[in-house]
Amino acid sequence: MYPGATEVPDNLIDEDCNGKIAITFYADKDNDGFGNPNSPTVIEIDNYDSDAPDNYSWYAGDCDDNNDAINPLADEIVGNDIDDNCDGNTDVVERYIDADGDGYGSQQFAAAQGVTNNLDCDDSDAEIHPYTKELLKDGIDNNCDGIIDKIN
Ligand SMILES: [Ca+2]
Ligand SMILES: [Ca+2]
Ligand SMILES: [Ca+2]
Ligand SMILES: [Ca+2]
Repeated sequence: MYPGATEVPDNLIDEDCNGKIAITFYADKDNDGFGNPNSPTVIEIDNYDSDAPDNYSWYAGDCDDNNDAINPLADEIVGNDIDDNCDGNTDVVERYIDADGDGYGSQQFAAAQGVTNNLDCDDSDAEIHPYTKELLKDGIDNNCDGIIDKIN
């Protein structure tokens, strides 16, 4: 670490000693909170608790960043020929139990009610689901990306 050193993104280390850390963000043009996975952009922020810069998201996962009704938390709508919830299936509605009420479903099918995604890796803890910040020292995969205590 020294002034002028190359900043390595996403390691929370301020290599170039300018008081900021470099994080990979994703453009969020439609402001639905989910960024375009094809637009990673490294931006320096004050610290890990900072909000994403305007028009960027901490999280990728938006399959249409020009429409705020289309993202991983959207309900799949039948018959519009659009993959509303970005799960790769168009106009297929399967409902899953969301026991912890965080909007992300478990792998368990629900008969009638339930959410239209099955992305939750811990459906007993509303703080644990995709598209949330990984907490770095708790030994838990908070954001369901299969990686414990690391950003990206
Ligand atoms: Ca978006
Ligand atoms: Ca649809
Ligand atoms: Ca859930
Ligand atoms: Ca963690």
